[in-house]
Amino acid sequence: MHMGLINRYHQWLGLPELEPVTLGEGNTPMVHWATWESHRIWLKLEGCNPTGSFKDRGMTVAVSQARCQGAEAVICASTGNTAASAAAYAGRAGLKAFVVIPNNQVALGKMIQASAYGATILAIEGNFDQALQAVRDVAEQESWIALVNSVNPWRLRGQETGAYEILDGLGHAPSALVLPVGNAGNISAYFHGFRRRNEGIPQLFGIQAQGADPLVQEHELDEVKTVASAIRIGRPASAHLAKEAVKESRGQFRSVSDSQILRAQEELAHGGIFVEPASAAAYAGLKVLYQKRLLPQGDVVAILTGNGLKDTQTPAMWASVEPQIVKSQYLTESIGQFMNP
Ligand code: AN7
Repeated sequence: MHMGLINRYHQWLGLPELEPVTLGEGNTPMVHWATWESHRIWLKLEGCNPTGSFKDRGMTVAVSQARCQGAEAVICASTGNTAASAAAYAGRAGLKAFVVIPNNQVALGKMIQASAYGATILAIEGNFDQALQAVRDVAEQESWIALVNSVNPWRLRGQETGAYEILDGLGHAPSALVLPVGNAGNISAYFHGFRRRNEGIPQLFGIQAQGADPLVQEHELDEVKTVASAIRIGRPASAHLAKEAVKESRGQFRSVSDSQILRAQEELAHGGIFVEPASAAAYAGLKVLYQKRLLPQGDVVAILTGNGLKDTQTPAMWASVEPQIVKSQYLTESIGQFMNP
């Protein structure tokens, strides 16, 4: 039985009375990955959520709230995961979904997902930041359309539940939390979640991709470029909240290169954990922080935000999709050659 996050955490979320729109989100595995000297490394697998990303935590609350307020449709701008999540929860709620994406900038798996759930996909010539501005304008004009990007405060409230689960799983706050940062909503939500519970706050490390790292550069970017399409964002809407979270927790923002991201993705996958490139950025950042001796000792949690199956084209840069052709009657000999090459 899976009750969904709104019922499970109603005591902490403190939401107004509403009928939950849920797909059984949350309660994701936190895997003990390794122990590096005095650091116990935990990976929270947010790709195990119903639509394959952490966005579902916020979407259950935002869509429940939108339906309760009488909205007929939801709208979002997206690099892909918000689109898939909004589409799924709108479908569950019986609402229409409009998702606005930067043309040719979203991984195919996420497009298919959003379309399969029944959303209308609208593509603009421009980047995510322009798409977000456009949907904000629409939602302001049309009261029957609810905006479900993370600028919607209900989204961030729902995403606080990630922090609750870490506290409930470990029994205490970790010493550090490492997560990928794009529009900067999730890092802010975790910070508020830890603050609300008042059981300690981890040092927050926000990892961006080089080429799309406005929080590291400390200024907004018009041009953004990275292999991690989910976090190809130059003007993070929640930048002010994220800066406060990092400052108050004595953490920092860092960026990692595309090659570091791809190597991290491969290392995780060879250990059985297949994540999308944006999530691999968090692991790449974690390794850099360890090597530079910036991690506090104790429990360190990395949030792996999205499932690897969302974007199968990017890992084809390092994983071969060509099978080894063998003759069935010589299978034993062929296997032998792979065991002892
Ligand atoms: C896998 O779907 O912005 O810093 O439109 O898909 O809270 O934005 C996705 C962001 C990290 C960054 N990892 O989170 C979108 C979108 C994955 C993501 C992020 C995203 P925020």
